[in-house]
Amino acid sequence: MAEHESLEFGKADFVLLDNVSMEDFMANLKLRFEKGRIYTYIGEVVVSVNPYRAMNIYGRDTIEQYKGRELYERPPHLFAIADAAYKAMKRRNKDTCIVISGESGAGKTEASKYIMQYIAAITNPNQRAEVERVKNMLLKSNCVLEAFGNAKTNRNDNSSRFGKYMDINFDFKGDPIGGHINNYLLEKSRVIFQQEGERSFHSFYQLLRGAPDSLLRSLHIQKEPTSYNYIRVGGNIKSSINDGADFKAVSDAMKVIGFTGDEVQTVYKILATILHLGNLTFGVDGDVTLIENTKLMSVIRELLSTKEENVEKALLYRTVSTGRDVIEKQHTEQEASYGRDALAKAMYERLFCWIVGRINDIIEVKNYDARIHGKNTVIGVLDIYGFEIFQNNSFEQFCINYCNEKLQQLFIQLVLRQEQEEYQREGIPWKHIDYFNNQIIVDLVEQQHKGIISVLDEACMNVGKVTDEVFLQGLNSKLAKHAHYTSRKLSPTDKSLEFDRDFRIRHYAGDVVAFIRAYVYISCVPCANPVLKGMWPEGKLSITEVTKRPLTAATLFRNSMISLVENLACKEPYYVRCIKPNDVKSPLLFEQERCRHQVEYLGLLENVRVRRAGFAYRQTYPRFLQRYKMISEFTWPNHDLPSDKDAVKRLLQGCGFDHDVAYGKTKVFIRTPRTLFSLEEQRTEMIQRIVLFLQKVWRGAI
Ligand code: AD9
Ligand code: MG
Repeated sequence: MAEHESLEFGKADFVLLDNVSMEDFMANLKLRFEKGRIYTYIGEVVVSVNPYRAMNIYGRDTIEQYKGRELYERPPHLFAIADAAYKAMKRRNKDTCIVISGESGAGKTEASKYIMQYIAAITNPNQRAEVERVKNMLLKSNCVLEAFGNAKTNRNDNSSRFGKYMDINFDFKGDPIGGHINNYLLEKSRVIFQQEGERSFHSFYQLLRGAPDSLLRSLHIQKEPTSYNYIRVGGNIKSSINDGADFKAVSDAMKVIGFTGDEVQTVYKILATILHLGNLTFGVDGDVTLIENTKLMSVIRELLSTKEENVEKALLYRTVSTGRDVIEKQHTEQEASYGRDALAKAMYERLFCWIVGRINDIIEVKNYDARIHGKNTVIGVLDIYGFEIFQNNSFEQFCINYCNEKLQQLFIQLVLRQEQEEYQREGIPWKHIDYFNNQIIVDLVEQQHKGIISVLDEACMNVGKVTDEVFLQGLNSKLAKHAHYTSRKLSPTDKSLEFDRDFRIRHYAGDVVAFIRAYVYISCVPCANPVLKGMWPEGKLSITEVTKRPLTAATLFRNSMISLVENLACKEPYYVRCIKPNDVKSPLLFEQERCRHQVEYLGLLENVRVRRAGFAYRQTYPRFLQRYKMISEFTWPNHDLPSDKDAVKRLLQGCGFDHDVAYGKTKVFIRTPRTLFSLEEQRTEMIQRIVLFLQKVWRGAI
C-alpha cells in the first residue's frame, strides 16, 4: 500500500472517510497534523494546516516526485495542485487559477510562494535566458512587495496587509513569459497607528535598522524607531524578524528587478518624510493654526523637493466646495492633525501602488504575438487577506471581510452549487446537500441603493457636511430589517455594541462590530522630484480632488472585488483552504474548537459531501467517444448503436467500469479519477498499437 494510503496517517482524502461527520473530519485532520501530514485532499481541493515549523517537503527531490504526476498518485501536497493547474493549462489550453483562502496566519502567503517556486522549478527545461529572467523577476518581486505591504501583527509576524492576485503568463511551450500583479486595498491606517504588540510595515524598520549611516543622515533619520510617533508602538517589539538583513535583501531585489538608483532613493525619501510627518505638531495663535516644529518642516520640504509654503498649505488648509465655489478653509488644530495623518497614509498608499506598477512594467508580457506563438495562457494565484475580527474594526476590516464573503460566494457557486445544479439538469439521481449560501451577506454590503457601500457613498456626497450620524441613519433606515445587520440604535440592549457609532455585520465566519468614518480630508503638495511626480499623475500630491467627486474608497474596492471575482470565475479554479491550528504559533497544538470553527465556515464538510456523492469527471457523449472510441471494438472506428449515449455505455461496460459511472441526459459522469486514469492508459496503449499497425501498412508489411 502506498504511504499516503496507509491508515497510520489518516485518510489522505476526506472523501474516503467512512462517515462524513464533523467528529470524523476533525479526528482525521488532527491525526494528520500530529503525524506531520499537513495536507489533505477533498477531491481536488487541498486542505492545509499551518505546521508552524520548517518542513522538509519542499525541496528539489519532492518537486521531482510531483512533476507531471496525477493528483492522487502522490501524498497530498501543494505541488500536486500546482501541477494539476499547470497541466490543465498546458494540455487543454485553459486559463486556471489557484485561490488560497483562510484566516490571518493560516499559511496563505507561504502556500502561494511554494506554488510559485514549484511552477518556476518545473518550467523552462531548455533554460531559455528570457524565461529565466522572467522567473527571477516573479520570485524577486515577492520580497519587495512583502517589505512594503506586510507587517507584524498579533496574529502573524509577516501578515499581508494587502490583497494580491498574480497572473503568470505562459507561452505555447508552457514556459512563463511574464506576469501581472493586482493589489487590493492596502491597510494604510497602519502607517499612523498600530495596536499594542503590532508594527507598521516592515519597510520602516528595515530602513532604520539596515540603511547605511550616510543614507540615514541624508534623510535626517535616527536609528531608533521609538523616536517616531508613527512607529513608536512597534519600535520595541522583539521578534525573529531581521530588519537589517532584510533591508539589504530588499534593496538588492529592487536593483535586480530594475528600479533605478533615483527611484530607490525616492522610495527612502518618502519613508523618511512619513516618519517626520508623524512628529509634526500643531498649535494655535489666536485663531490661526500653526505648525510648531519649523525645523522639521524644512526637512520635509527638502525631502519632497518642494517649497515650504506648499507643505504648510497642504497641512493647514483644506479645500471645500460650497455649491459652485471652491474655497480654502483653515484647519483647526485637530483637523490639521487628521489632515497630516491622511497625507501620510495617502503617501504610503501611493508609494505602494507605484511599486506594484513599476514591477508590472517590468514583468509584463512583451513582444508576444499570439498569431505566431499560439494562445498565451494564464495561471492566476490569489493570496488575499483572511477574515479578521478585531476589538476595533474599521473600514479596512469591513473591506477585508467583504472580500472573504465574495470569495466564499465564488466557492459556493463553483464547488457547491453548480455541481448540484448540473446533476439535477442531467437527471442524475441526487439528494440535495444543504449549505449556507452567503449571498445575502454579499448583498448586504454591495447591493445598489440598499447596500452598506451605497449608503456610505450617499453620505459622502456632501463633502464638508458628512458626518458619521448621517451615515448611520442611512444604514439604520435601509437595513433595519436585515437579518445580518444591526446597530446600537436598533439593538440598544446589545452589550457588544458599545458606542453609538457601532454597527454589526453577521458574517458567515462570525459577528463583526465595526464603525466607519465618513470623512474626507483634502490636501495637496505640489513637488518637483520627478519620481514623486510619477506617483501622483494628477500633477500634485493630493488625497482627493474635491471638484470631481471621486468614487469613494468603498466603491472602488467593491468594483475591484466584482472584477476580481469575474476574472476568477472564467478560469478553471483550484482551491487551497488554509487552517490555523492555534493562536500561539505552536507546532504541537491542535486547538479543536478553533479548527472546527474554521472547517465549519470554510464549508469543508459540505464540500466533502458534495464531492463524495458527486463525480470527479464529466464529458458530453460525442466528445467522450471522440477521445476513447479506439479502446473498444464496439466503437472503433464507428459504432452502429442508436445513440452516442448507448455507445458510451457499451464501451464502459466492456471495460468493466459500469459501476463507477452515471449516464446523464447529455453527459457521462465518472465518479473516481482512477477510472479516468485507466481509460487514459488504455487509450495511450491503443494509439501506440494503431501507430505501429499503420507503420507496417505503409511499409507494405501488411
Ligand atoms: V495573513 O492573512 O497574510 O496575516 P497568511 O498569509 O495566511 O496570513 P502566512 O503564510 O504568512 O499566513 O503564514 C504565517 C506563518 O506561519 C509563516 O510566517 C510561517 O512562520 C508559518 N507557516 C505557514 N505555512 C507554513 C509552512 N508550510 N511551513 C512552515 C509555515 N511554516
Ligand atoms: Mg499573507
